Amino acid sequence: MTLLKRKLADKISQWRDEARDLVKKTGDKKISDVTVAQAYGGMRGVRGFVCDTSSVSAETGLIIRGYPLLEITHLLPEEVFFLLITGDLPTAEELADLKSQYSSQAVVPSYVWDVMKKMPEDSHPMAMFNTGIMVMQRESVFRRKYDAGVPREEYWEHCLEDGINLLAKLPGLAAGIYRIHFNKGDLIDYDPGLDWSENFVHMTGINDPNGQFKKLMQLYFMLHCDHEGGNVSAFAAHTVASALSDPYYSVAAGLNGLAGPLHGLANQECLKFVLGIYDHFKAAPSKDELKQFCWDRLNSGRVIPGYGHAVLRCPDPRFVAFVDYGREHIKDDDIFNIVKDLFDVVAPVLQEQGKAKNPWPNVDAASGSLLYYYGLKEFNFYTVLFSVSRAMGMIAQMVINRALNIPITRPKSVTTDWLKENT
Ligand code: CMX
Repeated sequence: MTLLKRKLADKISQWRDEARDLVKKTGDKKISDVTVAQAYGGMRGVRGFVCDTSSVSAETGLIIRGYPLLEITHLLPEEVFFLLITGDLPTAEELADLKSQYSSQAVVPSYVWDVMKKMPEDSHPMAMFNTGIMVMQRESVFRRKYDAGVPREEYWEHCLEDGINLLAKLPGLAAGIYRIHFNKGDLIDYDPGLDWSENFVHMTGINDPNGQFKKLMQLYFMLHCDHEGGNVSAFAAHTVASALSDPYYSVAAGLNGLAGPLHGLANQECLKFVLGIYDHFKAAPSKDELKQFCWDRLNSGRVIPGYGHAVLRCPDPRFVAFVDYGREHIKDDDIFNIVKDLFDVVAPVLQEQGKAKNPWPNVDAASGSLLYYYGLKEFNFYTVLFSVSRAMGMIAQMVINRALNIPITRPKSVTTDWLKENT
C-alpha cells in the first residue's frame, strides 16, 4: 500500500465518524437561506455542500487546509496535492513515495498521441487536453472495479488510483499537446530524474538555461491547485463524479468548465489584453494612457480580464505571489510592468464604473506576463497549464467525497410561476 493511501485510510475513518456525528447532532440546523435574487444570480453565496480541501475568504483569499496561501507558496505541487487530500504536509518519505508513484505512471499511452495528431489544426489546446483525458478513460480502475461490484466503502481507493494515474500523466499530456499544436517537433520523453513540474518544462522543449522557468512552473502549478468547491470547474467535476462517473469523465467535465472565458480562459484573454496595450502604445504606456485604454474597453461593453471575482473582495493572493516573483526575477520587463501598472489603474476605474463587486485582480491578471517572458508565448495554451494544476483539487475533492459516500448531486430548481405564487 502506498504511504498516501495508508495515511488516507486512517484519516477517512475519522472523517466518516466526524461527518456522521455532525449530521446526527446538527442535521436539522440551517446553514443558508436562498433569496430569489440568488436563485437568478448563479446561486452566489448559497452554502449548499461541504469541501474541506480549501476555503476562500473574501478578505484574504485562498486558505489550503488552514494555511493561508502566501505562507506556503514554496511547496512543490506534489506536496500541495498531499496537503489538499490528507490535510497534512507529507514527510520526506511520503513525498518520495508519491513522486515515485507519479514517475511510474507518467508515460502517456501512444494511442493518445494518435488522436491528438489527428485533431483539426484549429482545435483549441483545451479541447485537445480534455479529449486526451477522455481518450484515456478506458484506463479507469474505478470503472472496472465498479463493474465488478466492489463495495462502496472501497470506491475512494479506486478513485485515488485513477486520480494518481491521471495526475502523473498531465504534465506529459500538456507538454505533448504544446509540441503538436504549435509544431515544435517530435515529442520529448519523460525524464525520471526530474519532478512533476520540472518534467513539464523539460517535455515542452522550451529553453531554460538557468532553471528559472522550472521554478516559475513549480509556483504556477502550486498556486492554481484548488479554490474551494463552488467554482465552475470544481462544482462541475463534483457533480459529474457524484453520478459515480469515474475520475477521467469527472476531471474532463470540470476542465470543460475551466475553458470558459469567465473562468480559466481569462488567463489567455488577460495576456491578449496586455499585449494589445503594448502593441497599441508600442511601449509601456503612462498610467493616464492605461486608464483611458481601460475606459475605452469598458465602454465597448467588454470586461477587463483578470479583474473581479465572484467570491474574493481583495487582491487575489495568487496574483500577489506572481507579482512578487516577477519583481524578484523580471522587474525590468515591459510586459510585466504593464501588469504592475494595471494593478494601480484598473481598481479605481472599476470602482468609478460601479458595477464589479470586486475591483481587484484575480489569479489570471499576472501569470501570463511571466510565462511570456520565459518563452511560453502561445497564450491560447495557458488554460491547459491552469488545468494541469487544478486537476489536483478536483481529484482530492472527489476522493474525499467517495470516502464519505456523498450522494448524487440534485438541488431543486423552481419555475418562474412557482416563484410568483410562493414569494
Ligand atoms: N470588468 C468589467 N466588468 C466587470 C468585471 C470586470 N473585470 N468584473 C465584473 N464586472 C461586471 C460584471 O460583468 C457584472 O456586470 P452586469 O451587471 O452588467 O452583468 C457586474 O460587474 C457585477 O459582476 P460581479 O458580481 O462583480 O461579478 P460576477 O461574480 O458576476 O463575475 C467574474 C465574476 C470573475 C466572472 C467577473 O468579475 C469577470 O467577468 N471578470 C473578468 C474575467 C476574469 O478575470 N475571470 C477570471 C476569474 C478567475 C477564474 O475563475 O479563473
